[in-house]
Amino acid sequence: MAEITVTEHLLLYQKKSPHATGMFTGLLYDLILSAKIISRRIAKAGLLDILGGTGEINVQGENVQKLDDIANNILTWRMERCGALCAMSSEENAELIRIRPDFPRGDYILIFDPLDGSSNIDVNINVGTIFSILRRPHGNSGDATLEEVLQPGANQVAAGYVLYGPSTMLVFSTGQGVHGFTLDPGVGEFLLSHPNMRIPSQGSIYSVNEGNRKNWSKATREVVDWFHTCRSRDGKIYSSRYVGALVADFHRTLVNGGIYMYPADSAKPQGKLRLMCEAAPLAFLAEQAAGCASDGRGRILERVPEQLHARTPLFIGSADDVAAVERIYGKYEKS
Ligand code: AHM
Ligand code: MG
Repeated sequence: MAEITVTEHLLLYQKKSPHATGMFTGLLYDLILSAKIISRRIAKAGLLDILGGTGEINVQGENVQKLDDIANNILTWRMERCGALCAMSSEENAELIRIRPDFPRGDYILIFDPLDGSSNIDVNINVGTIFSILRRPHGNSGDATLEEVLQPGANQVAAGYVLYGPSTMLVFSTGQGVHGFTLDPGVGEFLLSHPNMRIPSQGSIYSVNEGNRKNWSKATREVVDWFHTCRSRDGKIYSSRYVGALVADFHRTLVNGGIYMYPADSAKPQGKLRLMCEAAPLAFLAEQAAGCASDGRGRILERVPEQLHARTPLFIGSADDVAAVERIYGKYEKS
């Protein structure tokens, strides 16, 4: 098979899309380069003194891991220089990251979780980077305001993730399907390995942190009980899988089908996951791959964030499995 690099793929799609510009392709190129640098640091994490926490607590009230900090700095440093952005937002920073006035800027807004699932780093389990790209309303200039950034996920022009697993994979969509690339460390390039990824309409795996059951509502218990007892179309009993790193759990769901769930509960009434840097980009990929993403009531992509770090419940994966969740919650809302 001819090996297509991600850069060749981007250029090909740039030619096909009347909206794609060299600036947008350049933005993705710098993002991909940052991911390669992060991947190299993670691969050596056990050998260098970069495991463990920094002793700080981030804006989300969580312990900052040294690698969280490293990944955040790598992305921020390179992306603020890329010339395509008018603002950035990172899971690790409370406020919008402004582009320095002496750097060139463009119309795009980049939102990212530099290292998702970072509580897994010390035990050498998968982590990932998630990104979302929005465009500021036409005609505006200067620094993007918070109002310009707080857009529903349906407005994303691109979204994706990098999974640092046994292989490093980049999966993204610019609104023309979902494509997966695997990093060939020898060549130093991401090569197209998973063209046109599609989520099966029903799976046979459910993924949820069942340790939270004591905090779940009656409706959420019924949702999870549904997956304990239902069967897939080919008669399989659903299996349970939970990595605890969203990128890894989502990637499995994208490839094999099934559902990933992080519901709201009495301890986390808004849910745990961040709408803008976690749920919305993965929802964009899910829909591009013929799957669904819901907060239990409706599409994640229609939710307008009320703040930068807004949280949401998330049910994402195979269309039929997500529909089953909405059906059960709907029943409770009516009663
Ligand atoms: P993080 O961004 O601080 O790493 O938190 C998000 C992570 C997800 O990767 C994962 O799906 C979830 O939190 C796991 O949470 P829990 O340990 O509560 O099951
Ligand atoms: Mg995260």
